[in-house]
Amino acid sequence: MDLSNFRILGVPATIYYIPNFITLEEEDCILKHVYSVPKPKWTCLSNRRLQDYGGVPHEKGMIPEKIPDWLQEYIEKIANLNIFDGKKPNHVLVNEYLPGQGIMAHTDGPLFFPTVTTISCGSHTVLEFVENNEKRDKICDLLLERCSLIIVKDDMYTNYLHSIREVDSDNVSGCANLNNCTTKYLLNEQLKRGTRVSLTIRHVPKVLKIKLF
Ligand SMILES: O=C(O)CCC(=O)C(=O)O
Repeated sequence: MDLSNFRILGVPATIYYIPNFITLEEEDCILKHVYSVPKPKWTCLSNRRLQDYGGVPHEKGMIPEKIPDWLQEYIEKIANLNIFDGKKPNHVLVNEYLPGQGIMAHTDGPLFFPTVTTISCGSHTVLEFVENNEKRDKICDLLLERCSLIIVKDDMYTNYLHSIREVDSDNVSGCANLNNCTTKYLLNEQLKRGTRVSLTIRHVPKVLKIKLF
């Protein structure tokens, strides 16, 4: 796959957006696995739920845990894009957002290799990038359609904050990647959010030698 075809132009370096990275059948399969785990696998936060696969990243090093085969398939698919400087992703964070839920502005920080990839399942969302300053000046909004993959690297990874607003629907008109999307949206079209499950797939460089099963 020639990634340069998927680069989002007009935003700081570097974002790639690949619509239909997975099929609807693959999306269905991911959702079935995500929702078939025992309850304690979920970590419940005030504004979303999450699951960790591969271990819990820590500044002293991650204690590695085996990633289930159903997830390994998507790790391979992303590793084949050669965006991790020859390293293979070893951590997956699953986030579930109900309509109206989101995530506060943050950077992914030094625990991860400075590349982050996210597959969206079940619903679209809008990811917002802002300056890392007091004013939080807006850089861009990106529409993440279901089944898409977004790759964030370089300056966009290190120097800008990203967030998802806590709203039920999104006006997609201002999104910087509309030309790269699968659908042609109407001016000021408002998209109602459903439940979205995202898989954030990254490489954690600092891994301890101990193994948990
Ligand atoms: O769900 C997403 O698309 C973003 C997740 C995220 O930013 C994170 O988990 O750090």
